[in-house]
Parts: sequence; structure tokens; C-alpha cells
Amino acid sequence: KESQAEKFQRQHMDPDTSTVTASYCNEMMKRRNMTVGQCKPVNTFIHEPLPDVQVICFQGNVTCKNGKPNCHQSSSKMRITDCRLKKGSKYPKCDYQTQQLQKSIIVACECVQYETVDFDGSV
Ligand code: UMF
Repeated sequence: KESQAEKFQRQHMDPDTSTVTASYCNEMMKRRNMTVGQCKPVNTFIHEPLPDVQVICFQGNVTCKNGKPNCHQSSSKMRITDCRLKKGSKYPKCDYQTQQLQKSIIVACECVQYETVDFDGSV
């Protein structure tokens, strides 16, 4: 079974892409299995090396949106792409808006290996 850390990497890690095209989210949301059964409404991809993302678990501690205490905010800005389902997009045609951003990100960490398990947001 896919672990929570593996799921985080499937859903959020894309270190090798630096410039994205308008069709990036449509292709990546499909390729990473986030358009199965329903179109996932919002998803962020991170274009930074995995070790740079994992160390966020040792950076500023913040409360997660769900009230849990295990979220951490990156001390530096990261290259990210937000994928947002367009209004009127109907499953199984998942049509996304692609937005490239540079922001501090917030992730949830768990202490198996103290690894990232959820993407909580960007600020
Ligand atoms: N999410 C993002 O990917 N980026 C955002 O800026 C905000 C939200 O919060 C529910 C889901 O929304 C998260 O799922 C995250 F993928 C997405 O499995 P996750 O990572 O907790």
C-alpha cells in the first residue's frame, strides 16, 4: 500500500520541471492519478529537490488548517505550481488552471522518519 509519504511525493513533488506550460496541470493531474473517480479540486506541485522539502519539517512550526500541531512553514520561498479546477469543468474532463508561483509553503510532517505527509498551503 502507498504510504502517506509516498502519496505526498506522488501528489506534490515535481523537482525536475522549472518552467511550466498552460497544459501542465491538465497533464500532471492526470499522470499523477488525481483525476480518478473525481477531479481533485486544488493541488500544488513543488519544483524543488526532495531534501529541500523534507528539511521544512525542522523549520517553523505552525498549526495546520485542520487544527493539528504538526505543520511547518518553509523559511525560504519555493518554486511551486498551483493547479485549480476551472469553473464548469466536469468529470471526467478535468480542466485545470495552471499558476506558477514562488511562495513559502506549509506542509504537515509525521514522525516515522519525520517526513512530509500533507501539503497545507502557501503564504
Ligand atoms: N492543497 C494543495 O495542494 N495546495 C494548497 O495550496 C491547498 C491545498 O487540503 C486538502 C488538500 O488540498 C491537500 O491534500 C492538498 F493536496 C491540497 O493529501 P493532502 O496533501 O493533505
